[in-house]
Amino acid sequence: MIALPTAIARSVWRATPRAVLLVVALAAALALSACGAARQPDRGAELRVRWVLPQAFPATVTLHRLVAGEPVWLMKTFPANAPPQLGRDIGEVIADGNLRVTLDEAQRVVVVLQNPLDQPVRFWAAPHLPTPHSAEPALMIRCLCTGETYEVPAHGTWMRVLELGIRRRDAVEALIVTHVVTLGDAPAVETAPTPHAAHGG
Ligand SMILES: [Cu+2]
Repeated sequence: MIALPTAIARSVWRATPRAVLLVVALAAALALSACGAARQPDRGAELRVRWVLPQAFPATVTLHRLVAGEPVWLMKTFPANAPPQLGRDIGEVIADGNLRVTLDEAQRVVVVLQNPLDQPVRFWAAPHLPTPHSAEPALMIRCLCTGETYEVPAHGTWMRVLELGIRRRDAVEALIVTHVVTLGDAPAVETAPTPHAAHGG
């Protein structure tokens, strides 16, 4: 008489934990996938740093990692008898010039010019060209095309810390930044008066 309801109760009792577990597992899976959608791993983007050098430009141009937290625009020259030391003055070379960047995080790197000549090499860089040009608003950059003339000592080395990044707003997967390097002195350019107050960042 009592056997049947008891059997049903037992089977429900047995089934319930499984059902509950299933529901909990489903809920957890749903929650995880929702989290995943909200916090997708940042795939970042790629900045490709390119140089266009004049024909027979005597110096070599390479891009290097930073050794420590050197400040942006730090500039140094090294005479022939005291070249920069890898790991102390400059980091490893970035052979392809391509930087993986986290969106909205500017990355500092070092540009290095080595001069094999017996006399100094003077050069300047024309304003950089971002391509695709439509992605220009995404480019974060503090570089070397400032209208200054630079000099690499005879048989010496010149370095400068640059900062590059890609803004999440207007982000693109890959952005190429090209600098045209020119031999000699930068042309005189008109300068505007220094503003009284800086606007924005
Ligand atoms: Cu530039």
